[in-house]
Amino acid sequence: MRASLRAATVAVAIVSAHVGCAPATSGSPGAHGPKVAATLRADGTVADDHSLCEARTRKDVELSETAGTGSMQPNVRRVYKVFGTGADRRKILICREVDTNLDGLKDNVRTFSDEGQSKEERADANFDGKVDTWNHFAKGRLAEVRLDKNFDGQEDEWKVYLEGKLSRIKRDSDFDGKVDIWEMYRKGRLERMGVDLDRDERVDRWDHDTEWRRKVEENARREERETEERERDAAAKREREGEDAEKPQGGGDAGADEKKRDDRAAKPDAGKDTKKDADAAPPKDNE
Ligand SMILES: [Ca+2]
Ligand SMILES: [Ca+2]
Ligand SMILES: [Ca+2]
Repeated sequence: MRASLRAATVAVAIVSAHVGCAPATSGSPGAHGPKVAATLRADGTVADDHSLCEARTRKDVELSETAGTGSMQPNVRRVYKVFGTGADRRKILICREVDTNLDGLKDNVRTFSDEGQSKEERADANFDGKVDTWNHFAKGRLAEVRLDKNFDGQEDEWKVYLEGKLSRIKRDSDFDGKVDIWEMYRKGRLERMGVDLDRDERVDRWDHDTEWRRKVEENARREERETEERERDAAAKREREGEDAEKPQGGGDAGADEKKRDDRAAKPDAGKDTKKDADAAPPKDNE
């Protein structure tokens, strides 16, 4: 019991350590791996910027090169697909690639559907010239992330998102090419984690995030207590106000109103009685 509790704590620690790795890695300064330098022409311009937009070589496209914030040279390339001619001519963005660390080499690319939704994003997070991050989108929302976290060219972390929220992660934590950790999430929050201890790619132990569950239950109990207290206070307040209304100051008026109501209630009956008497009177006279 105690051992599984400790394992759960370790699980949470592992997750928090990985959480810092955002899916979109644009701009993150990679601290690992050798950097690559752009090959320059005699005039100082970049000979090959390692373009990641494959669409740029197509015939039906138009390119735009712009300089982003803080960049003297153009570092953002947009590829547009061109439709129609003349007055009907229009274009839509199908690929955008960026040199985020301004070393002359493109290190982030995103492609878009004809409807303008994100399709795929690839990134070189450590700027070693090799893509290590792949983000896939479904209907424009993040659906899958694949990572090469030790930058050896092999994927070692796979994340699946449902309706934009993290649903599960598989990890090859010792980079031997085999998955050894499975994490299941609910509403984006780690619920349980399976660990492969003997390297047969099967879960040997499931750790539940008992600490988290305890906190959730504790919060629910506290909220319930607070609601009860609020209701009790409100009821007490209503009672006090009710008492105030019956005190002399208000009591006199209330008494007067009551009397008026009594009078009003009495009148119709009185009228009816009178009418009844009147109706009843003539036969008497005829007799
Ligand atoms: Ca770059
Ligand atoms: Ca890389
Ligand atoms: Ca790897």
